[in-house]
Amino acid sequence: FRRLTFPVKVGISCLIVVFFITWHNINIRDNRLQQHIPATGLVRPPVVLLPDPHCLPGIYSKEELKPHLQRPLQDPRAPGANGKPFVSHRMTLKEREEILNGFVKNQFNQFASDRISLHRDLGKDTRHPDCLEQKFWRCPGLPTTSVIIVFHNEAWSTLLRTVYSVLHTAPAALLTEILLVDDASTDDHLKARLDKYVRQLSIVRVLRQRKRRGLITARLLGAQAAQGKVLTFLDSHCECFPGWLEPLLARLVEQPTAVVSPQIATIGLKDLKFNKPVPKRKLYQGIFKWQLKFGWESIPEEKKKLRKNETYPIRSPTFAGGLFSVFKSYFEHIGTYDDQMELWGGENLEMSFRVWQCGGQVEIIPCSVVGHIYRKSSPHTFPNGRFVITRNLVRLAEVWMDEYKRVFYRLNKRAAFIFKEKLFGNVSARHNLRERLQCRNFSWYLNNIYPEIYMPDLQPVMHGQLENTGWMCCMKQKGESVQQLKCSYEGAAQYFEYTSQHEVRLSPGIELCLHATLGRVWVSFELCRLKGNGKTAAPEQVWIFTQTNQLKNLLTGNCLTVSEGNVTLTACKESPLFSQSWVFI
Ligand code: UD2
Ligand code: MN
Repeated sequence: FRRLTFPVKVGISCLIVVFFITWHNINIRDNRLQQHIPATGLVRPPVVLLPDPHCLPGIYSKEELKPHLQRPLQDPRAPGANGKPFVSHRMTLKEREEILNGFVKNQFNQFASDRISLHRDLGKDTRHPDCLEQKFWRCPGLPTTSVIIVFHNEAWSTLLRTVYSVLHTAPAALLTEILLVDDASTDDHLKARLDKYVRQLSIVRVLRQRKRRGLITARLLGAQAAQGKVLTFLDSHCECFPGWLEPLLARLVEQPTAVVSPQIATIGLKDLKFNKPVPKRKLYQGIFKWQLKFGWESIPEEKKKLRKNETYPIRSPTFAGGLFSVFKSYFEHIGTYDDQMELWGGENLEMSFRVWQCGGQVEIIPCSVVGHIYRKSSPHTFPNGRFVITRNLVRLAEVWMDEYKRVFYRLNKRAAFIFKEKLFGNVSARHNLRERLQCRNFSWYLNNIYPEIYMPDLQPVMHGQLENTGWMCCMKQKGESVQQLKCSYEGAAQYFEYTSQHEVRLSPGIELCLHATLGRVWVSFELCRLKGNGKTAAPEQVWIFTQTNQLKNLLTGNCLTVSEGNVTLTACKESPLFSQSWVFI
C-alpha cells in the first residue's frame, strides 16, 4: 500500500468507506425485514425500491420529521380541546334549529363541529409504548405521499379540520400535497370559497369531478393527479393522531405490495369526542359477511401470537376502505379501482379480495391512528340508490368470488335479479386483469386469508321455506325461539337451508342453526357449531331427513313436530306422520 501514489491511496480508501456504509445499510434493512412476518401467497413485487445512495445511515431525527405546519397554541378550555367532547350549554330556539339542520345535512353534529377549532389538538400521545419507541430509518428512507380526500357536500369545518390535522401531523419532508377532490358538490359555500381559501395553504389543491359519479371515480381522479410516491386516502371528516403517517410509510417500504390502513378511532357523531387509543385495547381485523357487508371481528389467537410487538401489522381479510396508504405504482399495478362502480359502496371489498388474491396483502397498522366520524346513515342523495350499491356488489362478486357468488345471490334478491337480468354492466376488463395478474381463486382466499369465516354450503341440499305438510304452516325464527305460522313469505326469518352436513340453517348470513337440547321439548336457534371447512356438525344440530319426511335429531333421536300451535321435539312416530311431516318449498 505504501508504494502506491497518493491519489490511488485516496481512491482505495474511499472505496473501502463506501463499501462499509453500503454493507451497514443493507444489514440494517435485512435485520428489520427478518423481524417481520413472512408474507404468504404470491408476491410479485412490481415496486423495486432502489436504496438511495445518498442516504445517511441511522434514524430520522425529530427535526427531520417536523410537521408541515406548526399547530397554533391551544386554549385547553376551548370547546373540544384535546379531543374532549363538545359540551352544549342551554340552547336558544335558534340554536336548536341550527343543530337539527346540521344533523339533517351531515348526519353528525355540525353545530358542535363549527364551534371546535379547526386546529384542535388531540392532547397526549396515548399509543402503546412500543409505538412511541418505534424508530424510522433514514436508509432506504420513507417515501413521500400525496393525501387524497374526496368529498361531496362535506361541512366546511369537518373538511378543513381534516386538512389542518394532516398539515399539523404529517412530516413536511414526506407530504407532497393534499388533493381535495370535489365530487360535484352542490353546496354554494364550498364551491365559492374553497379554492381561494386553500391557496394560502400552498400544498393543498382542489380538483373537481364535474358530474357526481361517486367516491370511486373521484379517488381515481385524485390518484391520477398525485405526485407523491405513495397515495394516502382519507375521508373528509377525519382527524389524524400524532405520528400516524410514519408507521404506514415505513411498512410500505418493508412490504411494497401491502395496502395499509391505520387503526380507525371513532370521533363521536354527537359530541365530536376523539376516542384516543388505549394501549391494552382489543385488536380487530376487517372481515365481510356473506351479504357482502363489511365488519370488524377481534383477531384470532394464533394471529395474535405472530405479532411480536405492537408495531407489527395485522393481516386483515378486508379493510374499511376509506383510510389507507399504498404505493402509487402498486395501486396502478394491482388495477386501481373498478371505474364502472358508481357513487358509494363495495369498492373496499373489491380491493381487499383483489389485493389478497393477486399476491398483495391488506394490513392494519396499530401504531397509526386516525379518527373518523362514523354516522348511522348517509346524508347524501343517491339517485337510484339501493340499485347502484347492489350493482357494485354484483360486479365484485362476478369478478372475484367464483362459485361463492351464489351464496350472496341467495341472500340478496335484488342482486340475484341484477345478475339474472345482466344489469351489472361489462366486467370483461376486470376479468382480464385477474387473468393478467394470475390471481388465485376465492376458495384460496377463504382458506388462507380468512379461515375463521362462517362457511356456508355452496349448494345446500334443499332450501326455501320449511312447511309442515300436515298443518300447512311454515317454521319461522323469532329471536332464539321457533314459531310456526301461515306460509306467507316473510323474508330471512323464514328462509332455511338444509346443508350437506344435515343442519337446518337460517339464511347463511345470520349463522343460526336449528338446535335441540336433551330433555327439552322446545327447539331453539343457536350459533351453528360447525365452522371452517371440512369440519363436521354437532349432533344437537344434525337433523336427518327421513324417507317419511321427518326431521329426526341425532342427539335426542326425537322428531320435529307441530303440536298445539308450537314447534316442538317429540318421539318419532311411525305413522301417521301428520304433524311430523316436513317439506322445503
Ligand atoms: C365507508 C368508508 C369509505 C368507503 C365507503 C364505501 C371508512 C372510514 N369509510 O364510508 O371510504 O369505502 O364506506 O364505499 O372506511 N363521497 C363522495 N361522493 C359520494 C358519496 C360519498 O365523494 O357520492 C365521499 C364522502 O364525502 C366521504 C367519502 O366519500 O368523504 C365516504 O363516504 P361516507 O363518509 O359518507 O361513508 P362511510 O364513512 O360510511
Ligand atoms: Mn366517512
